[in-house]
Amino acid sequence: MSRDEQKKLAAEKALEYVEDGSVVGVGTGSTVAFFIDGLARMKGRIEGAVSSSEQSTRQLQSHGIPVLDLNAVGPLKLYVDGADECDPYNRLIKGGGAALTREKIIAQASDRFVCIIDEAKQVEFLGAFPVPVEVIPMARSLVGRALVALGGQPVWREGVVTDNGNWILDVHNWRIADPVALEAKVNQIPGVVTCGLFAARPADEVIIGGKVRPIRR
Ligand code: ABF
Repeated sequence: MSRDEQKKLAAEKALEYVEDGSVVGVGTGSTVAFFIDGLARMKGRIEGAVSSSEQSTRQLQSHGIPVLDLNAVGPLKLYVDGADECDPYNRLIKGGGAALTREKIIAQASDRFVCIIDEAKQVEFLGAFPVPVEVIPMARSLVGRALVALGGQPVWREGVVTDNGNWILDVHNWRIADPVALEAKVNQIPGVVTCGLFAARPADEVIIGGKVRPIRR
């Protein structure tokens, strides 16, 4: 099965979690793009969506799905999003699409976070994919030095400005033994807006192809 076929099946399976009359949290990326297309088929049954990026907002609006302000809708029942890497404990690396800050906000605001991926995203240990870290531009060098001190090799994603007007450092070659602890350390560095490790709050369900993958306990 091709990666796109896996993504489409995962997106279709995630639609089963959408409740009538709800506001759905929607992530970013090519897998989520399939989910949005599916959501369009049921747009009369949902109140709208909260979007994690301008890219997803445009796609939602192109289907006539109302895009709502998280401040106006409060806690959400469901957030559906992709990932760049996923370990056996549903801990993720996210942010390849530069939307990590709004993704982490909506994930935190949601009762249930359903992650839709293709098989290639599954890893035993996180870190082969460089960990995105969103930073305040003036702090790029300061944060870079701190990330080196934490054993990483940060590379500025030059030319990319996030929807929040910030920059991204992609941290390569991190041997991540404890993603929860590392996420907390990175979060404490002044100038860091968001760390692309989603470990303290992992996904509740991970769907690969058309199936929900059991989480390792
Ligand atoms: C988004 O999904 C990002 O966090 C991540 O980079 C991306 C993965 O995109 P795709 O589904 O296109 O592989 O949430």
